[in-house]
Amino acid sequence: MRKFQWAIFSMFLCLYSASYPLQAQDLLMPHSIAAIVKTDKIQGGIRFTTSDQHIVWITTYSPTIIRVRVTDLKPTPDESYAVIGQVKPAFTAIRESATEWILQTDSLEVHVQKKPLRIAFYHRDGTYLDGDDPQLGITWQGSQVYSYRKLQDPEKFVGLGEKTGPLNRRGLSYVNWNTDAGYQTYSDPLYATYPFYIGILPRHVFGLFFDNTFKSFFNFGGSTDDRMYFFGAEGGEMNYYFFGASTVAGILQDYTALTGRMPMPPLWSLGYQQCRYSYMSQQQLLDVARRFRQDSLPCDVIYCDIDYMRGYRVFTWNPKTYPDPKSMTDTLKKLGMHLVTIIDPGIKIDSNGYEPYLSGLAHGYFARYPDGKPYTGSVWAGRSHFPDFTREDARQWWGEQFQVLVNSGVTGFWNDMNEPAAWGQNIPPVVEFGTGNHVATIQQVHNVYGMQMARATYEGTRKLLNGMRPFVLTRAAYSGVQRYSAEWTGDNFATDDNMIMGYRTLNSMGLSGESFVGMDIGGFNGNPTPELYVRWMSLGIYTPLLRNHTAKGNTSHEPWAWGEFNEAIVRRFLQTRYRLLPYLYSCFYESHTTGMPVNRSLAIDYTYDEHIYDPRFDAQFLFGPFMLVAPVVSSQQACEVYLPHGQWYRFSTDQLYAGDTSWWVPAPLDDLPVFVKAGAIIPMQNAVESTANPGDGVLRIHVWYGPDSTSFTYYEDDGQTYQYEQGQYLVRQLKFSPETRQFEIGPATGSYTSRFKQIEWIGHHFPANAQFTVNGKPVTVKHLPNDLTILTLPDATGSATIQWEP
Ligand code: NBV
Repeated sequence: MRKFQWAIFSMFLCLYSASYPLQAQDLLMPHSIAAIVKTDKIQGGIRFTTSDQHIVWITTYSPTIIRVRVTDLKPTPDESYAVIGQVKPAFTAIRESATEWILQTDSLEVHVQKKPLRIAFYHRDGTYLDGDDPQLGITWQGSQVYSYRKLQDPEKFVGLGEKTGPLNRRGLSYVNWNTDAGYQTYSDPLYATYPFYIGILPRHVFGLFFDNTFKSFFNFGGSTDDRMYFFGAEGGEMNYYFFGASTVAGILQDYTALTGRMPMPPLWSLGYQQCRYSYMSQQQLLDVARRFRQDSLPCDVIYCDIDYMRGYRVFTWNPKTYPDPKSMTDTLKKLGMHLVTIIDPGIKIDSNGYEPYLSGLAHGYFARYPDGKPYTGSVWAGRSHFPDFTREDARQWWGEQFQVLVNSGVTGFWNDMNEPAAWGQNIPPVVEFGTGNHVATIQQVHNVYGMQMARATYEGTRKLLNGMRPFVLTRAAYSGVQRYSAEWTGDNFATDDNMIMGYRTLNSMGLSGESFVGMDIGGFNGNPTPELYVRWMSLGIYTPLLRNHTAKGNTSHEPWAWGEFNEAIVRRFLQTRYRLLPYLYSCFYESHTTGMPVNRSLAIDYTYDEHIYDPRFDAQFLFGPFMLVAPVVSSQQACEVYLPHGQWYRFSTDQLYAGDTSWWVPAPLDDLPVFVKAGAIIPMQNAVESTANPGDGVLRIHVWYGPDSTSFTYYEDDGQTYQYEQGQYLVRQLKFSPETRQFEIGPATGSYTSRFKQIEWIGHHFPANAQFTVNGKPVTVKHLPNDLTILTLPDATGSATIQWEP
């Protein structure tokens, strides 16, 4: 076309589009954000208006947390289910050039190209971290919104919470749409949505949280054009937080500062939890509980799955099979056990005096059709209504319903089917939630429904339990759920593959702020072989939530069901778990205060070590800061493990291994490959059968000799109330310094008096024949074979410096 013709044609096009409304197909065509036409400084940042009528808000939440929010000219209220952090001004300089704006914090630089608007994030050392694809950037397609981003050659991605697949998600794509999925090794989507990932470059990291509750999509270079990666959602806003801390741990700390951290869990919930679908009667359940004690098997928790209810009506007991729940929980208490009961969201339509239905209906607390009539779906109890957990009043009402369970002595609450799931999976898209300005359809609410149910359950039962900590367990989740609940990974299969995949998944959830996680140990669907059962239990003790469960019709999963020989092995595993409780509880304190998970993918501490992403090793994890666990299938009695930088001792034998290399090691069923890092400080106690048992009162601080200084924050509180929020806790810093030949047990802070009356210090591989002093005074030590040195502190309460010569 010649120039003149082209001008006429363009003029005609302009006139045409000015006088005719957009056609339906235009709305579906992709449209990428246009140029900046106006700029305003705002509280905590800057606001750009674009020629295509969008507003881009760039604000800081800290020097390492930058939010990008894109709205139209009339923004809807700025609300989030996940974010509890606040804007904090942190831009130290804002400069403008002819082509871009440059926004600086102490840690990051954001470059905003003017025409068209494109955003790029740089480390303050000048390294490009991440940013928009220059061609596509932020793009809309109908109601869908996408961020197309530049994919760098050596880039890796980890995170996204509860997902299958390898640790490094590069080359893969995922969907977030909470789904009731009996799942195989590569199923997607699963039950939870954590739209948060961490990008790993050769020497830098960054994080990104896409806070959008609609069905969302993440494609980490898994499309046919491998120059880009992208994420997006079916609706809602482009609304993300960019994290620029310089380590993965720093990013997790920032992400959990933004979305919240877990409260301290009840200590009993860290013990062994026995579940099955279902213990069919009070009698059967108590028989199982008593058998644990007869067989001297540690156990703290037993579960009632859906069959305890009257015709699957939530908040009822079946009077025939569970005639006296209070006396049942009293008996359990005497046995040192707690009861957890399942609750589903579906409330049976039953006007025959069924209070939860009648009161929910009377208040209008159920999700509804556009005409206001409650939405009905079929689930266990038959035709049911579903509470609208997005409403505060409905959440409060839901919380009050637990009174009947609390009166029966129940202290743990298990939220199932809260994707939400009903027969047929997908709820009709017209179903509505919320009131006033907060009305939304299921498309927007679906992915947060489970989290809001867990929230209502936690807040309600916390109130009802009068100062005692409830234990809440949820299946569906969204980012931020860690503030309310533990999470398990749903209906897995009793296969080796599924078990190993499960540990990758748990590690990935830890990388997304949810520390209190577990899976159905032994497998939900199908029966494990005895070997798989034993192997899974050996791994189970290194799982934050140690819960064994199986489906209806499957063989028994209690430890005695596998023969005396296997039961004895499992008993030893469980005893190890209980011996580790002081360490484990302190690790949970770290999750509570910093967001660091208990199960740590090696990508946290060894981010730039290529070997940890090798599929042979990428399910390995650290349990707390010092123990490395290598998941291994039950059919293998030896396996290759990768030990990262440093020196490592095998936990069971104290054999020393060099790091930075892989080793073939024995892995018999009774000895999972677990290693402790040289310098490890692991406080332990004696093996007890329940956390209700105070034990022998001796805290055993184990230390494995190593060339580098290490430290550990030891934490204790009463394990059951919220008094720790008022300062009733005990924190002591433990420090190992090989250079000065000292181990320090710092002064206790907080007003809680330790339950341990004596402290034993156990050195592994300390110099033979060394002379020991405590606070300058010589002490006698016991030297045991296997290079163990044991000394008892003269005083368990004051600070102590243990010194050895030479
Ligand atoms: O309540 C029964 C089960 C439960 O045992 C399981 O853990 C949940 O994931 N529940 C699903 C209902 C469906 C079972 C087929």
